[in-house]
Amino acid sequence: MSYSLYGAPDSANIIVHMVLEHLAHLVGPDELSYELKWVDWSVKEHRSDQFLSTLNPQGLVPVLVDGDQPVFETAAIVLYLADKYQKLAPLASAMPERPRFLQWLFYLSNTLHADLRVQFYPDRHVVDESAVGPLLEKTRERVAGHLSLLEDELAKNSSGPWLMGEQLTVLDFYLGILCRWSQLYPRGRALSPDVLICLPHLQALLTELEQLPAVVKVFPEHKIRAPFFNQPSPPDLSVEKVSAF
Ligand SMILES: N[C@@H](CCC(=O)N[C@@H](CS)C(=O)NCC(=O)O)C(=O)O
Repeated sequence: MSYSLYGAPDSANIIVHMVLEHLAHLVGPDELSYELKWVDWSVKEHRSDQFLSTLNPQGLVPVLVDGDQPVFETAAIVLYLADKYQKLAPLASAMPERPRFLQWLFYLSNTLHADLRVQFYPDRHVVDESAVGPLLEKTRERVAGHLSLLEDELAKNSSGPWLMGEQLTVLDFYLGILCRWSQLYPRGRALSPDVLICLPHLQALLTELEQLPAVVKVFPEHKIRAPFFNQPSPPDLSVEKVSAF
């Protein structure tokens, strides 16, 4: 099966990119191949009529195209892929792993990622520019609270470093990127890396993630140098090429 993945450097598509790469490694190129379709941020290609009418009416990346079916929303895409290949997620019948897995997938998507979008684009959430500073301060506090809650959850796992314990799942790729971005964007006004340094289980997960072959392969394609998750640096690209700069 061959897919097209639409996205931009260091944007939410990088989560899907890592998942595709990891799955391709597991099932082999005959079962899964993909092509990256870079969307040109500098000309707002994601807001073009063509993109809005055929790929995602929200004007957001990522979009995965499977055959002639586009799928948007990061969580939906990674769940779709995990279920299709029966890898990187507990099976639908697995108890109690599956409800726990779904709970954290929705938490990452609806709570942590949603608040990070406020952190990245605060001007979209205020009427008056003077409200941006206080909004950012409160949002960073909320994000730090979500990370601390995830740290508590990870601390309960004795079987392994991942959010589901022993089993690496799509959750870990998603969480890793959200941790990365929380410290980077918006440039100069993101969460202090010190917040993550004080969360040892989250640090351990990020360190494990850093070494996965899929991660090591994908990040350079986004012009990102290691370390990718712990005290990360932005892509070596001009500001207008990256969505949340
Ligand atoms: N809820 C969406 C959020 C995706 C998202 O925030 N994409 C960003 C890039 S990281 C984007 O396309 N931003 C463009 C914009 O907001 O105008 C998802 O999970 O796919």
